[in-house]
Amino acid sequence: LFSHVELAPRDPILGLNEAYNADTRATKVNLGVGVYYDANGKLPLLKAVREAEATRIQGAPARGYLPIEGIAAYDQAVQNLLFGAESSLISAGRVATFQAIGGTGGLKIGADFLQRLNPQAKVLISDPSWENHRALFENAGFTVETYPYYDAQTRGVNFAGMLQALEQAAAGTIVVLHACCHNPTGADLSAEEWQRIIAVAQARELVPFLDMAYQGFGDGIKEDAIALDLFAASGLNFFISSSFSKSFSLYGERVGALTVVTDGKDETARVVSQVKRVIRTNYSNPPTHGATVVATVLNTPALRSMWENELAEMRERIRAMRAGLVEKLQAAGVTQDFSFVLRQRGMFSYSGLTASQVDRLREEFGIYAVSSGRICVAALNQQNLDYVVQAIASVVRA
Ligand code: PLP
Ligand code: TYF
Repeated sequence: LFSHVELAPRDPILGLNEAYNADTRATKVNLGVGVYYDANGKLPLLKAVREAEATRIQGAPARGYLPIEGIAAYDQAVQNLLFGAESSLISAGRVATFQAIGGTGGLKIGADFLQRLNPQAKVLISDPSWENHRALFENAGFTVETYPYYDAQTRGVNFAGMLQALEQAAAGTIVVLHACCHNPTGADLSAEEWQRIIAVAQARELVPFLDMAYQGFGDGIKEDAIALDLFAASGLNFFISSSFSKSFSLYGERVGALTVVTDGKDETARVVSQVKRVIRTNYSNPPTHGATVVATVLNTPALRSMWENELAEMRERIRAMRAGLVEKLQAAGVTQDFSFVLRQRGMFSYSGLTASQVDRLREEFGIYAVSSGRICVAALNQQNLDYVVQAIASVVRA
C-alpha cells in the first residue's frame, strides 16, 4: 500500500522549528515561525485567559457536542469584534459566523463551500503570501495564481501591479486579501487603496476572501479592521477567516472563525445550511475549550479590558523591538538603511536579507529566519537583540 508513497517536503516555516529545536547552541534564536514571545522570550498565557479558564474549570462543565456552527456567544463575539457591535450588517442579518479550527480551519471551510458554489473559479493570492494559502486552496480543488503585491524597491506594496491584475481577473475569481499585518511582508494597504480594490471587486464581480489573523497587532483592534469596515460599507458579499491564535496567544487551542457576508436574512439562512454541511462532513462540530474561553473574555467587560491591555502590550513591545533593531543596526555601523522596519505592521519584517545571508545566520549564529528574509520581530527581546544585531551586521557586511 505504502511502497510508492513519496516523502513530502517539510513546511518551510514549521520545518524550521524542528531544526531550531535540534540546535544545541545556548545562544540560538528562533525568528522563523510567527509566534509572539514576551520580553523574557516565553510564549505567554494571557491573564485574561487564565481567569476565564479558572472560572470554566471551577464550573466543571460537561462536554456535550457543540452545534455544528459552534458556540453562539462566540460567533456573535467574533462578529462584534470584526465589524463593531453596532454594525448595521449584523442587525440586518447579513452576517453568518462559524466557529472554526483556527484561522486555517476558517479558510478551509470557506474554500470548500466556494468550491461547491463555483468549482471553475480561479483563486488569486498575493505574491508573496502565507505559505499555506496556495496549498489550502489547491487542496480544495482550485487553480491558484498570484497577484503582484510586494515591491522590493520601495519595500511597500506594488499597488499599480496589484490593481492591474485584479482588473484583468475573470468574474467570480476569488481574491485572498490580508486584512492587516500582511504575512510575510508587513506591508499593508492604505484606506484609500482598499477603496480602489473594493471598486475593482465590484466592477469585476470578484469574490473577496479576507484573511484576518493578526487583528490588534498593527495599530489597534478597531484600526486594524479598516478594510472590513470599508468592505462592509460597500454592499459586496465577501468572506473573512479570522483567528485568535495570535491575539489571545491560544495557538494550540485552534480558535478561529469563518464569517460570510450575504445580501440579507434569507440568503444567510441558506448559506448557513450549506456551510454547516461542509463542516459536518469535515469534522462534525468544533471543540469546546478555546472558544468558550475567548467568548468569556470578549463578553465579560473586566476580562475584555484586561485582554485589550495585554494585546496592546504585545503590540507595543513589537514596536519597541522594531525601533531597537533599527537603532542598534545603525549603531553597529551598518550603512544600509533599515528604517523601513518601522513602517512594517504586525509580527513580521521582510528584512531584505538574502537566502544566503539567512543561511549564514543559521549556520554561524544559530539564528533561524525564513529563507525569504522574513524575521519574526515578536521573537526579539532585550536579551537577544544585541546578539541578533551583531549577527545581522556581520552577514550584511561581508
Ligand atoms: N493566515 C495567516 C496570514 C497566518 O499568518 C496564519 C498563521 O498561522 C493563519 C492564517 C492561520 O492561523 P491559525 O494558526 O489560527 O490557523
Ligand atoms: O507564518 C507563520 O509563521 C505563522 C505560523 O503551515 C504558521 O502563520 C506557519 C506555517 C504553517 C502554519 C502556521
